[in-house]
Amino acid sequence: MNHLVRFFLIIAVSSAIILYAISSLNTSQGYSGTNTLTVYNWGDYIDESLIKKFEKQTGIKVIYETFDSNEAMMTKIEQGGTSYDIAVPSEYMIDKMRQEDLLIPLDHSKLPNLKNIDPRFMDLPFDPENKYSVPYFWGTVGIVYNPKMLHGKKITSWNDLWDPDLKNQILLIDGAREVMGMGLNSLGYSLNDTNKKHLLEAKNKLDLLTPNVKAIVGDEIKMLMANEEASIGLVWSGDASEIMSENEDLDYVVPKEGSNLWFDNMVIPKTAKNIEGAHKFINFMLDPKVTAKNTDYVGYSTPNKAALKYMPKEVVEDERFYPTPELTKKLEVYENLGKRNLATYNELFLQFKMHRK
Ligand code: N2P
Repeated sequence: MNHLVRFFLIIAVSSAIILYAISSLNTSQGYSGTNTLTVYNWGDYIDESLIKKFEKQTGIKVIYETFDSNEAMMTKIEQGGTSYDIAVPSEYMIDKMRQEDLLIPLDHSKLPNLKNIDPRFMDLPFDPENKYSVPYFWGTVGIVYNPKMLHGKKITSWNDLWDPDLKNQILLIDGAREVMGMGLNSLGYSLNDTNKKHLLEAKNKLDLLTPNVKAIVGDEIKMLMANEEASIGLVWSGDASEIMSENEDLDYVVPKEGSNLWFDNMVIPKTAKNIEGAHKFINFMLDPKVTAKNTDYVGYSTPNKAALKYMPKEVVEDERFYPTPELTKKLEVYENLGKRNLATYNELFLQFKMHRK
């Protein structure tokens, strides 16, 4: 073969290889087509064996990514770089997303399993008639604590955490609304307060908590609390239930000044490329047995009424994690406070974190 022909042959073959490599890279980075589905969920928030089951049942390949706050999720979706087909925001963010036209209306005829959801969790103010979202998990924010490490001291209130005896004893989840909410509730303010003076007061009060705060952490809070690295944690209820299944000495309380009741729902963002597959995924997750398995693994509270009969009685009857409607009525759901106010919450939370350094 003459040199020139060989040269062109080498160029042709290597370009083909490079092109193939680029195209397979693209699919693994989340470019959904009809046979892939890109799911964006909170960390530690699904039994991954169920993803495998869904893939086997439908032939759809799932690309799974996680986030650790509503704010981080929102930024990624607004940027639009990845075509997420499913996301799992909390109520105030769902309200924000639907107002900013970032969600696709659901086709309820493709979600027959929606009938399994307890009506108590349907048609809530952040998404009337569930036009855009379907309940996934729900819960409260509260304090998980270790009575043994606290020498029997009882924790019932947010203000208990400011006790000087608790130096370096508290872990906080890394959530702006949760931590600011604790500051606000401890002062008797609503966790939807938008009065700048109150917000600043809450931030200043949080600064006073600093000596007691050992760390502000993500999902590792579960491991740290179970291993008794700290005696108190500000957590979501489901994390508390996970921690308590690892270490039976711990307990969970929703403080008496009040706290947050939250709902995480599945949505189809405007970025979706596989809307059909997204409906299949939502409907699959709403199957009672699938939900029971997922709930057992994740440890959070399910809104799926039909799934409860497949779950251990002691779990569904535990009012710390399945509080009655009378109890939840006393709690506040985060509202979408608008761009400027949400930015103020984030900014003050950031300042509190910097203050610690
Ligand atoms: C799961 C976090 C759940 C967040 N790791 C509660 N909204």
